This record gives sequence, C-alpha cells and structure tokens, in this order.
Amino acid sequence: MNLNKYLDVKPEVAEAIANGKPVVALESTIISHGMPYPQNVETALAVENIIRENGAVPATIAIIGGRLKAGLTAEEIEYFGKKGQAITKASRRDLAVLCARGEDGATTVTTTMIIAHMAGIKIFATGGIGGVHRGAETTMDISADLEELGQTPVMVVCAGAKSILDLGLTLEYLETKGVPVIGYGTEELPAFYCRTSGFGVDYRIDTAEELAKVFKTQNDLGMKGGMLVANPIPEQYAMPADAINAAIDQAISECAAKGIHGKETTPFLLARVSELTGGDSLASNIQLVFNNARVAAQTAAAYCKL
Ligand code: PSU
Ligand code: MN
Repeated sequence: MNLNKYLDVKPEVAEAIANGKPVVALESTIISHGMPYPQNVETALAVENIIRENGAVPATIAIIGGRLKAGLTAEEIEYFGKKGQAITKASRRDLAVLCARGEDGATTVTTTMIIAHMAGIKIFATGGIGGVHRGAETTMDISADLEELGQTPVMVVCAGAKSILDLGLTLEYLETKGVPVIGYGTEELPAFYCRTSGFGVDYRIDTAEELAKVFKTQNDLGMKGGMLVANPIPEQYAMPADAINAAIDQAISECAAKGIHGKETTPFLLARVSELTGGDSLASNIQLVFNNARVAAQTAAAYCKL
C-alpha cells in the first residue's frame, strides 16, 4: 500500500482507499498556525467527526519525525495544537529537508495536497487558501498554494480566501494556472468571513454529485491540476464586511511596519485579524470549516459512486 517510502497511511485510511470508500484530507497548518489552542484541537477533532457523520473517513495530514502522515490520531492532533506556531510551517520547498532531518512540519494547503495525492486521496477540506497578497506586484508574495492547485489533482473545498489577499489577482493567477474556480451554490467568490466579494467565480455548481462528476471528468481527461471549490460561510455566521475589512487593513499596515515577510506574513495576518475582531471571527472561522467538511465528505462519497 505504501508506495512512497516516506509515507505512513493510517490503517483506517488505507483500508478505505483500498476498498474505494470515501476519504477526505484535512490540513494541519490550520491547527498549528490558523487558530489558538485549545479551540484549534477541539475544531480539528470536531471536523473529523463531521466527516464521519457524512459518510467519509477523515485523514488529517502532517509531517511527524520526518514521516509524511496521511491520518493522525487524536493524540497527534493534540500535539500539533499545543505546539502551535513552534511547529515548522511546511510548504513544498520544506518537504525534503524535514523528511531528511526527521523533523515535524504542519502542512499547508500545498503540502496537504501533495501528501493526499501520494496517498490516493482526492478531496480535501480546509478554511481558506493562500493567494496573491496585496502589493504582490512589488513584493512578489504569491502563495505556493496557487502553483500546487495548478499541478496536483486534488479538489480543495474552502470558504474562498480572506481579503488579506488581493482576490482579483488571485483569480487571475488561478486562471493562468488552469484551475477551475467553482462557487458552491453561488456565482460570487466568497471572502471567508463574508459570503460575497464582488468577484465572480468561473462556474456555479449546486450539488455534491455534480462537483464529483466534474472533478472525475477532469481526472479522466488526464489533466494534472486541482479544482477549487468555494463554499460560502453559512448566512447566520457571516460577518459584516466593514468590520472585517477595517481589521484587515490595520493588520496589513502593522505587518508592513514590522517588516514581516515571507512565510511569516500569512500567520501574522491571520492571528492579528483574529485578535482585532475578537471571539466572533473565531466562531465564524470554526463554522465555515465545519461547513466545508460536510460538502467535501458528500463530494467524496459521490465520487466513489462514479
Ligand atoms: N488562510 C487562512 N487560514 C489558514 C491559511 C491561510 O484563512 O490557515 C494557511 C493555510 O495552511 C494555507 C497557508 O495553505 O496559510 C498559506 O500560507 P502562505 O500564504 O504563506 O502560502
Ligand atoms: Mn507568501
């Protein structure tokens, strides 16, 4: 089963993959760098339960002691949650060094896609993806997540992207890379805490069955890239755009003033926006991840029937 000598697939996950049962991948940077402890651990465990309730097996992905893990135990999730930002945030360029040195790494959307694909998992649920940062025309800060979506055949179900990014440029980049951006039940790209952004998606799809069919077709066509499904936060948890945008603008100017750059930028902005908007934004963040887990599990189940 383990085709890759650095990969450990949790037995429950390996069994599901071998028998054509639905599996949903989950990332670990959202645990270590995306939310505070203990809500991060509680959320990660609750997301796994939601995936099970919707008929799929969860596989939280991470790097532990240099091993690529497809599926974590509850103890391992607790370890990532507690260690938080002390864990290396692992993107594509970090993978070989961490494996060779036997170190730990929290997987971003990029590395979760890579490891999911190695394990044979096709559908992945998260909160928000990385993208083209505001001011990228001079900083060139463009997340590796967009490159990965262009080259690895995994469907990523998210709630769009936070307006810490330039959403218009992010969509342009995805178009260049040939990544279909699908609105789940919407024509507009959701902006994480907000259901709307003013930017249109490429296609609107209303059912998990059609998501599965389109992604299966893309795979059958031999196209190597992924697909981005943007699922708006449920209405009752959505936040007013004005309050969020004020916090985002403040966080971005603080980030620039402190000279923060590179891989630290996104974790800094996430933590600062969350502090500035208080507990409401954390509650919304948790609910949108639950919502994405449901859609991903239903899509994985539909995919297995095709
Ligand atoms: N955006 C969020 N929440 C997150 C992330 C981004 O709203 O947790 C994390 C994800 O792991 C994503 C990564 O893959 O940050 C992107 O980091 P960067 O912008 O440095 O590529
Ligand atoms: Mn970056």
